Amino acid sequence: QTMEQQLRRAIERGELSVHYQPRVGARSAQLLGVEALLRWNSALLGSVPPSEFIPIAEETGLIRSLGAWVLEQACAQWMRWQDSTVAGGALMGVGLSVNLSAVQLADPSLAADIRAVLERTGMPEQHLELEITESQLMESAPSVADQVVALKLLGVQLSIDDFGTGYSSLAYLKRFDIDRLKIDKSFVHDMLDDPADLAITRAIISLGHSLGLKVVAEGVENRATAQMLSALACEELQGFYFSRPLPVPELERWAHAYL
Ligand code: G
Ligand code: G
Ligand code: MN
Ligand code: NA
Repeated sequence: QTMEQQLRRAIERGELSVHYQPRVGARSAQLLGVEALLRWNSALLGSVPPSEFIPIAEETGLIRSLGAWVLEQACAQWMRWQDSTVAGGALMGVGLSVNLSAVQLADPSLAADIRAVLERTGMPEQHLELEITESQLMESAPSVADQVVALKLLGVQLSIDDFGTGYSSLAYLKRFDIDRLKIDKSFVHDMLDDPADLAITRAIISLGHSLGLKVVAEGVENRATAQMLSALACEELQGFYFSRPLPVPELERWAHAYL
């Protein structure tokens, strides 16, 4: 069986799951949101990293059903967190971030499909954030611009993921009504040792703020980096220093303890 065939059967076999990584306030140290990240534990292949199977899902178009599945799982899960007896209420009202692939963004029915999931699950749109990478946003296809407008009309939030690894025009950032920039972890990782990475991180924070955006640093792995980012006025932090992406029961325990 090819990996494509394996992947096709993975949902039916229950081999896929969604893990969640917390995002916290740099100053408040409050839990602000969680990012949904797909995991595949294959009976035949073992644990397959997303960097291997997402590209195959994209090439084969399977990412449409996978992406829809992740969104529905994550929204249904978020609804279960709106109960003060779950994790001591620590996950009530947090943001929920879901990654979108370029293939999904090219699908003209994307906004309608997302609206249907919001309606089916009861997920309030203002708590959902969709992550689009910088390179996806800059694809010149005029349809991308229309899609972004259609997504914003749903009332969801939009963030630019892996920011700094592609190239964007400031005019695009302004025009697209983006809510957040997520600084790519490659810059954050070495920012205390590499002056160029520190300069880039500082510049992205300043750019984000001058455009009225919130800035999230990804890949925060230690306390010194968290403190430096906080000193640079970066308002939101995500990374292994706080928590790895976790399965639901572990995330709930983490959130309860963090409260
Ligand atoms: O979780 P991890 O760092 O292993 O993820 C690797 C890559 O896979 C990241 O770039 C992440 O955005 C992507 N990824 C994980 N889950 C999803 C998903 O549900 N949809 C899409 N499109 N990409 C995902
Ligand atoms: O591209 P995207 O930002 O969606 O990918 C998120 C991925 O980054 C997740 O798969 C997660 O496992 C990984 N990640 C999250 N925090 C850290 C971190 O602190 N260090 C490293 N190396 N990877 C991280
Ligand atoms: Mn992401
Ligand atoms: Na990223």
